[in-house]
This record gives sequence, structure tokens and C-alpha cells, in this order.
Amino acid sequence: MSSASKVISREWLDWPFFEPRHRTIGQALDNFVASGAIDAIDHNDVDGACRKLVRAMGEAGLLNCAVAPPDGDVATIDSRSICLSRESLAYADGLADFAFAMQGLGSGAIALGGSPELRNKVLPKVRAGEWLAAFALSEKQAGSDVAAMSCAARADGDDYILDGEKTWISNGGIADVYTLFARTGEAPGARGISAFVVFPDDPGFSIAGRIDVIAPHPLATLRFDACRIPAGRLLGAPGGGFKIAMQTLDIFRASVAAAALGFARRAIDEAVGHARERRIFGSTLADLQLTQAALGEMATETDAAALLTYRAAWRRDVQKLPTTREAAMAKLAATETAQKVIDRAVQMFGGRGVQKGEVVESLYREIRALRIYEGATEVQKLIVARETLKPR
Ligand code: COS
Repeated sequence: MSSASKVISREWLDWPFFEPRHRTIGQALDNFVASGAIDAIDHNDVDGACRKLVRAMGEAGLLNCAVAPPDGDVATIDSRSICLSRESLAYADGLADFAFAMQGLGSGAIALGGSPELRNKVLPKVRAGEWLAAFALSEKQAGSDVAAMSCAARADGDDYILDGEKTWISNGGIADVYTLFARTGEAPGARGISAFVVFPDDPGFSIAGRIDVIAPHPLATLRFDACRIPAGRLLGAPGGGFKIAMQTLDIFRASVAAAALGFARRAIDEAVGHARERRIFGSTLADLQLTQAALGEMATETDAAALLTYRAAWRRDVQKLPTTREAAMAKLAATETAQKVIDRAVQMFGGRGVQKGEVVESLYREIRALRIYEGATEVQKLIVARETLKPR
């Protein structure tokens, strides 16, 4: 997508969820995309590209909405601005969206539970785009079932000693700071997990391997062999890590929905452009009712998912209410919708749709992981069902 990064159209900024400052952020995002900063970066070197993208976004002030300042709490993170950012960046370029998202996800737990020293050390650098952040939760046997994790941390004097592995960790291998979740054993299951901050030069920390994926981005397996870190790196209370992980995901899940919307909107625009141009059976593709039916569904389903997404963000920002249910609904609806929308766009492009270098081909690869990461579709259904079954 990088060779064709493009500014999104934003009629939806008139929706009642937004305030004038969101239009200012929208303008800053448009300026960033239009400046060519994304296209100038070599996307074949994903590590280098992510570093440069994060640096450029930090300099443009775009990360300020996703990363809390050291003296502010997570309430200062504005979900609508994060969603706007991810929707715009995903529309322009999948890697730019990824790089933006990881700064927020990787630092959220530090804003939630970090000591003043840790916050002062890490948050300004992540916010400025000088450091890259990562969120190390998943393990081979503990992805959706987080509470089953086995990577362990044991207290030893003034330190903790970490042993085990984490995998599918975005920014793994290039991050300057990792939020890590490990079993400390205060209780079985979810109540025996704690959150920590790990730096790449901690003794006993290594990258066990890099992982290649269909939409290339930095991804790795992390290994901890008697890795010793000071106890001051603990986030929140011992045994409180699962809740910190869930609270972090509650904040950022709606933004995964927003990224999916950006991909879907780009697919619709590409499909419309193509349908208007492509001659077929003596008219254009756009003149065929089957094409019109497809576009009608694509546009309607995308706007429906957008309403769920911005409802979740607005509820958190303005109503200051829990959004576990709303964010899960948004992620479920938007990622599944975007997959369908993009698939239909590929179909309209015919043979060109699966050709390397076509925007819809890259969208087809980009969208797939969003139905899995930060809680798979099946987990979102479970969360919505649990919340719906709760006595009111
Ligand atoms: N906010 C705050 N606390 C939460 C919470 C939330 N959103 N969700 C759960 N908790 C608390 C519960 O209240 C419970 O607390 P108590 O022990 O005090 O009662 C504790 O955490 C355990 O919750 P629960 O029993 O619901 O945990 P489960 O093991 O059943 O897990 C799911 C529930 C499946 C929802 C959870 O594991 C999950 O979200 N999995 C997906 C994780 C994910 O996104 N993985 C991708 C990796 S990140 S790319």
C-alpha cells in the first residue's frame, strides 16, 4: 500500500461523537499523509520503516493522543483521537497504522500501573517516537486463554527473575521497551499474573526468533533465561497483571476496529474507482446492478461498524463508562465486515485483485490478522455474551 498512500475523506467527522479538536487532529493526519513521509520510507525493510515512521509521527505530534504523558493517567488518552488516527493511517498504509498502534498498546500498561520513575523514563520517549514499545502477552499455549500463560517471574530479594517464552510479539526484536506479563503465582489462573517492564539489554533476555507473516511487520518470539530485573519494574500490584492487560486491551480494542474501518474504506474507494473505469459487456462495471448491490452492502456495513466503533470510543471519553462490551462489539463487527468488504473489492478487480502491487491485494493480506490479534473474533463474541448475560 505504501506506493499509493492516500488521504481519507471524512464526512463522518460531522457525526455527533466528535468535537472541533478532532477535526484539527484529522487535519494533522491528512497533512502527515499528504506530506509523502510514508511513501518516502522503504517498506521492504520493515524494521527500519517502523523506526522511521514512529519517529516521523512523534515529530508531527501524532503519538500524543495514544501515549499518556508521565504526569497524566490513562484517562488522558482520547479514544476517539486514537480511532481517528488508526482509521486514517490504515487507509493510507498498513505499516504506518501498525507502528502507531504499538506505541499506545506497548505503553498503556505503564501508564496504568508504572511507578513515577518508570513513567518518567519511558513515556516521554515513546510519546516522542524516540523509543518503540511492545506488548508481550501471548504464548504458544496462551493466546486467547491468557490465564493459561506459563512464562514465570519469581521474587528474589530486590529483583524478579523471569523464565519462559512469549511469542507473536509485535515490535519484538526492535522495541526499546517491552510490557511483559508473567505468572507470579499468587493464585491459580488469572489472579496469579503480574505485569513488568523489560528492556532489551536486561541480562537473560533474548530474541529466540523472528516470525514472517503475510502482511510483513516486525514480529518475534522472546526468550527469558533467568532474566533478572529490579522489583521496581513491576506494574501495579503483584497478581494484578491480568486486570492491567484487560484494561489495556479495553482501551485499544476499539482502535483495532478503527484500523479495520480504514482498510475497508480504502477498499471501497479502490472498488468505486475501478468500477467507474472498467468497461464490461458494453458498459462500465459500475452500471451493473450486481456491482451496485455489492457496493451498497459494502458501504452500509462499513458505516454500521463505524457507528459501533465511535460509540465505544465516545462512551469511554465522554461518558467515562466501562467499554468492555462496546469495544468488543466494535472489534467483532468492524474486523469481520472489513474482511468481507475487502474480499468483494478483490472480486471486482478480478485477476488484477490478486496481483502483487495492487492496493486491494495488500489490503486482503493486511486485514486478516486484525480478526485474530488483541482478542480473536471468537473471544469478542464470548465477551459480548458474558456482558449481555450479566444480571442488570
Ligand atoms: N477489565 C478489568 N478486569 C477484568 C476485565 C476487564 N476488561 N476482564 C476480566 N477482568 C477481571 C475479572 O473481573 C476477574 O477478576 P476477579 O478474579 O477479581 O474476579 C479476572 O480479571 C479474571 O477474569 P475472567 O474470569 O473473565 O478471565 P478468563 O480467564 O475467563 O478470560 C477472556 C476471559 C477470554 C475474555 C480473556 O482471557 C481475554 O480477553 N482473552 C483474549 C486476550 C487477547 O486479547 N489476546 C491477544 C493477545 S494481545 S495481541
